[in-house]
Amino acid sequence: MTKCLMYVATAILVPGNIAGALSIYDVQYSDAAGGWISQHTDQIVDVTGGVVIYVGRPPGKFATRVVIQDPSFAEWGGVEIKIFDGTLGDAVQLGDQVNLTNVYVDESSATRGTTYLLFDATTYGSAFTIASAGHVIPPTVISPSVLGAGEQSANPAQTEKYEGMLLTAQSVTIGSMGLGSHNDNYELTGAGGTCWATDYFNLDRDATQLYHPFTEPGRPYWGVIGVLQQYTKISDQYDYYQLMTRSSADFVPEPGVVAFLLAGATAVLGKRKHGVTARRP
Ligand SMILES: [Ca+2]
Repeated sequence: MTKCLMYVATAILVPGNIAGALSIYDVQYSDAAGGWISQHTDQIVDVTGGVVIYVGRPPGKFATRVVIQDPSFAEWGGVEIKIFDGTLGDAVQLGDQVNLTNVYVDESSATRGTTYLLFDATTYGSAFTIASAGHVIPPTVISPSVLGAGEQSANPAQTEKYEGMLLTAQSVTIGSMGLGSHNDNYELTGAGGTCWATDYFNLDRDATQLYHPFTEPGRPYWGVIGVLQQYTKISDQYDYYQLMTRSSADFVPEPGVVAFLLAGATAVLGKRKHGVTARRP
């Protein structure tokens, strides 16, 4: 009863937030002493303040995924949600700020080194509310070297704080492909070094293909945007971080390429306009 009253009182003071709820930072923050895993592992918690930065069913995958990020935090600010039961994935859009109740913090071996919130209305009583909409989360610009590249490249001391967050690797060129545990990783190399990326989350990827068609060796980009995920499977000697592109829009072309494409579009539109004019009586 006391707890119930406290919830009501605080809800009035802070509209849109859940009293007693954790922030994403609270869920994600860790250090070497904490084993680089959530300090709320195996707890059922409420989480407030996250804005949707990914929603959809990765091509070829069974479950819908949602990723949320809290713009209040520059680090430890993002987390992935696996939806086993419930309508969260159907109800939310990019930019919605959602509050979650009764989600399970999972660090089991099934998560492969990534902290997940498990949303299951039946098993945990998970539920959500959409507090507001239209938020824009700008990706954090990061040097590829901070994320690392290679089968055993994970360095949690410099990278773990970015897990689940939206990042941009800027001025990068696509290098080797066919890497990692599923042969779907590729290198992004820039002045600051090399990181590994993947298109397996990319909603514009053909489910029969390992890569989005924009991923070609030697192709330069002004930036490649993605959500950071860890992949750890010690038995196979894999432990690395990967930048997961979300859609075609996460491949940002160099300005020169944009100018070239715009010039082409202008030429085409000019011809169309001319054609219409010519047909007028
Ligand atoms: Ca991790």
